[in-house]
Amino acid sequence: MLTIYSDDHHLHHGTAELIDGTLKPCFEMPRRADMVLERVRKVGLGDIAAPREFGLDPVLRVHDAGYVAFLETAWSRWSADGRSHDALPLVWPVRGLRTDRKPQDIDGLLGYYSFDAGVPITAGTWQAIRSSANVALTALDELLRSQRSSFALCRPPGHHAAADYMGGYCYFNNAAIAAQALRDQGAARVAILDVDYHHGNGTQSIFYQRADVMFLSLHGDPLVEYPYFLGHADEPGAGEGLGYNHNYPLPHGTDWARYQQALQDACQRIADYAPDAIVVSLGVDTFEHDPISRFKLKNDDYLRMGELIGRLGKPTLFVMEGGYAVEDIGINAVNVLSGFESVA
Ligand code: OKP
Ligand code: ZN
Repeated sequence: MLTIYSDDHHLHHGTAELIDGTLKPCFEMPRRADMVLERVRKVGLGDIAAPREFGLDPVLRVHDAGYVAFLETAWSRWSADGRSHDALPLVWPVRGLRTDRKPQDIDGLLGYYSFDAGVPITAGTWQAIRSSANVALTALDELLRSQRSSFALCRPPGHHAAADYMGGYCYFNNAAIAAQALRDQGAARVAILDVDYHHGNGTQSIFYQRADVMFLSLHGDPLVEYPYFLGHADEPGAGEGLGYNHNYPLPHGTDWARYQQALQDACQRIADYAPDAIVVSLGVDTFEHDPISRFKLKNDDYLRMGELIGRLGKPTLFVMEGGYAVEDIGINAVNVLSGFESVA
């Protein structure tokens, strides 16, 4: 399987995140992608290639132009005040507060365009998120050029980012950008399967009213897990999209026996939908030793996960999302890819 990777992700390195009431070093760190790349090399998964530049057009097919302009200028506006540390949002427009007037000041804009504080913006963030989207688009291009599958080693991740807001370490929604590009290049139906531990709220929201992109997500129950405010079972899609959104909220402690039941159900729904291609939001924070998650999957379970996805027999684009047990992230992510290839 071909891997697309860019070193540009190193340009995005947040310092700290607020977790459990204290500032801790960011869990979403450059070493995550380095470890996955190292594992790809070690097992000889296949060639590794650099991304090509696709420009902003495919990004703007998914994201709001004002949001993209905000991301492009956020660091210069923040640092113009003399601040050299990470930009972070601190105030949000919840119930009853107004969003019909956009703030003019960068501190207000950071809250206007985010839903949490897990999104540090640094001097290199813009270039890193552009490259991460280019990684997904290049991997998609290679998939269409006759590959059965390809691996977009994206960092930063993307599935929490909606059309016009960032959050949960995510800025551009790489999987959504790739799915939209698939549609724009002729695929009639695309399924996005999100196996990250956290609900892919951004991806769901982008395609919620559409029947041409089905979204399925297995994740920690939002009653007791981040992102808390989306991802319940009773979110079936709306309008034309009714029946094309499927959430599988699972309890803390979920192990492979329980997980695979939900995954098989999701795979059956994908088979019935008969998509032209599948985009997998590949987070491996379902791992038993993940520092911020509560599922119990083991290293070898990821091989089985890849086999189940591979048996669908569809062109499949894997897009890297979360996974914070850094010593095991490469093993687990590449196990999914190896399991997929074992049945391909
Ligand atoms: C990004 B991705 C845990 C706090 C969670 C944000 C998590 C973002 C996960 N107690 N903070 O889905 O892996
Ligand atoms: Zn996650």
